[in-house]
Amino acid sequence: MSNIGSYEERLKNFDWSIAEKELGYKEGGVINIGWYCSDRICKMGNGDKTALLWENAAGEEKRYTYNDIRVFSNSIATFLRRLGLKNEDRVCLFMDRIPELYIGLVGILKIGAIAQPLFSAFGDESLFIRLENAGTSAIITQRKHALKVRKIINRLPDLKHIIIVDHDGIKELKEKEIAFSMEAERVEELELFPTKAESPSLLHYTSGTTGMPKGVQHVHYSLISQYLTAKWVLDITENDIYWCTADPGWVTGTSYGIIAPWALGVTQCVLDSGFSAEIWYRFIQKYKVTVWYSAPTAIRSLMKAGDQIVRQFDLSCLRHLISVGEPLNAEAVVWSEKVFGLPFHDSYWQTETGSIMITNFPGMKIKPGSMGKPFPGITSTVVKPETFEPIHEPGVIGLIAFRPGWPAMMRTYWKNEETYNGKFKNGWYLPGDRARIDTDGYFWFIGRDDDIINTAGHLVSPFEVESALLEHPAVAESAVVSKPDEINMEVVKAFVTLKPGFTVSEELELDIMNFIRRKLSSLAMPQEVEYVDSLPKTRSGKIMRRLLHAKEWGEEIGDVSTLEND
Ligand code: 6R9
Repeated sequence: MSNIGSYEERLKNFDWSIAEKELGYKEGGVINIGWYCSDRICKMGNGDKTALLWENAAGEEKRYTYNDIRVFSNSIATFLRRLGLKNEDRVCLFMDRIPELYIGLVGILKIGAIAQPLFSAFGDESLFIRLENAGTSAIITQRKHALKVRKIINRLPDLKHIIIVDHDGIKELKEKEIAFSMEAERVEELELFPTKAESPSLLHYTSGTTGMPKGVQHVHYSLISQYLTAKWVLDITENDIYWCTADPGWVTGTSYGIIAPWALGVTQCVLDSGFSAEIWYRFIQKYKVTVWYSAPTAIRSLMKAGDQIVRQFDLSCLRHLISVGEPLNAEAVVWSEKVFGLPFHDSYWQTETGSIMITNFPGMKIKPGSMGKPFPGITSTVVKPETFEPIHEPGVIGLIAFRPGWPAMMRTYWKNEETYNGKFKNGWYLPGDRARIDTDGYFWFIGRDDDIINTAGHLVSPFEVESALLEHPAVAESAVVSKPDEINMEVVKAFVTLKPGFTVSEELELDIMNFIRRKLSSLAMPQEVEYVDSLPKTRSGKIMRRLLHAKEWGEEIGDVSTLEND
């Protein structure tokens, strides 16, 4: 079974109302993602169908039906309401990939509150920046992560409740902490908050180049794009077993790891464990995964683990493979075709776009290394960086541009309308990436148009790392750039000058690395710290990351006429 219709056919008759009709939504009516992900599926008679198959590193397993998702999300929603939380309050989810994270998101949306998922590996400073900016009222977390919240609670006057989902009932609860067990009660009835198309739903933080992370604000109407792209691009059908490997701390893990699969009523699996080729293949084999949505870094790691290990497992269940987050190299596509008998289909989008924008549509000829073509309903081109006029000649590199107006587009950056407005030029939304389009209309990714580092598919802001580095007692100045890496494509590298009295040593390098890991996260941690006497600066005193970047990548240095210390 498959949803495949030819790309050309889909293009011809396209209208977003196709999804509205399938979902039974009428303009001006109530649309609540939480309800669509649970109650609706039960109403359709699929309450007993498995919604979630969950397993962790210790081999514990859990299984939830759509009816379980419905009653347990009701249970969370009711608990939040009793605490006084209401529509448009920000509620943060700060957990490992445990069931409460997935079902919690559904519960938050049901009361019309705004869900703010954050990656559980974030350190206290990463967490603080995002909770403060959002004015978050409550955070749902686990005991082990509550320690990080405790460290910053005094600096967060808006944060009233720290909800701990795995409290042992013995340890004393600290200030503002409250224990909650999702499964203690099955709440059958809930009065749903009647969100409308433009009601806010999610706040996802993404890295900026010059400033602190930005809160990308989405609305309930995003479901329309997420539903249809999952149906046509991920090709999810009724009987599939779907596995999205992304963590819901990132947008892929919510749009296509919670919202789309559950709105489609499919059975999805979650693995709350670290990566190894063996663990992943065993998981696919055990749960008979048919549709697999993953990322290039993972695919490259699997490639590195070799072909031999693939043969130790029966992976014949796999039917459709899709990738997102970073450039998918041609070799990875060719390799997957060789070992799985199926190519990975690239998909390109970002936190701000909310749903897949450019992709290798199922059934379309794949050109390995190319991202494919725009999803039907998406108008896209490349524009000149100076004038923002579309480039008509094939093969010429320009800025990727989208005509605004698809359902899942962000509605603003939280409390940062100015930066939001700056993303639009000449009537186009610019995601900040460069590409070229070939004579057949296929898009080829070239690179980002800013300094943001994409490490293993996760965006890291050099600015955020530089700011954190300056808090280390030994660091006087710093500049952060990417350096090439075989598996992660790029990793973080820091150049630092030391304060008087500190001397260069390997211990200090390790200390600086760990300082960032604890404060921000393991992804933001520099993999290398290079000590320098001074940093290249423009005459106006701005650090020229571009020079350091070029050096790391063995590229031409380019125009250095504004350099101060040459
Ligand atoms: C969904 C997601 C977005 C940025 C994006 C681009 C890069 C994403 C890509 C890709 C090349 C692809 N990116 N998909 N680059 N090929 N198929 O990843 O969202 O975390 O916001 O990252 O990631 O640079 O602008 P997000």
